[in-house]
Amino acid sequence: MQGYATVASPFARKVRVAAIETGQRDLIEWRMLSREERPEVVPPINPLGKVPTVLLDNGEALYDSPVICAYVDSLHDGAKLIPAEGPDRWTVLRREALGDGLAEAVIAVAQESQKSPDMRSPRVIERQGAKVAAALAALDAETKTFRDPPSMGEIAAACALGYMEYRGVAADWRESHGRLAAWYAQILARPSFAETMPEDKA
Ligand SMILES: N[C@@H](CCC(=O)N[C@@H](CS)C(=O)NCC(=O)O)C(=O)O
Repeated sequence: MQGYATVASPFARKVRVAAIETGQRDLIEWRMLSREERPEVVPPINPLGKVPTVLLDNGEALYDSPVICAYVDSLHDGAKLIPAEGPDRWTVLRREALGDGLAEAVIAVAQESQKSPDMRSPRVIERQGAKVAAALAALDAETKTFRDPPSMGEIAAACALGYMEYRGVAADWRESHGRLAAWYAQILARPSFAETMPEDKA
């Protein structure tokens, strides 16, 4: 299966981590796109033009990251990242949505902050920054219920935190969210996270 990603995308990282965590490291052959390549390469496969997108061997495209992660999780017989049923299923999926929402708010803050001062909207930065703060507080409060090994919910949360640090948004979050910070330091030691850490600014 062919995958399309950018090196820093927290959503693509979720899929890469999910594949490694489920023992399917080589399931997806990734093509890492530059910012310039993405709008050329992705729209013919995914009308939304976003990464991650994967192309199945039968020619069908899958997006977005929750769908691809669920697909990856359906392809192995080990412990599932997304419980098949019961209350835990909904907790995991809701936590994945919280992690994804944090990443989306971080992207919005970073993009707005990069604009020249005359084009920048302080209101957007304030509104999206408030979402970042609220998501961090929620994750910190529920750290005690996080699963080990991580479910899809914790994977999404950690990928969002990684992207937040990569972009320098809420730079002092570790000081004010001690439980979440301690958990995050531990999850970073997992091979799946170490191998997918975004390094180059993109
Ligand atoms: N909800 C989507 C979000 C994907 C997303 O926003 N990807 C960004 C990169 S991090 C992207 O491709 N942006 C390009 C665009 O919006 O045109 C998912 O979970 O996959």
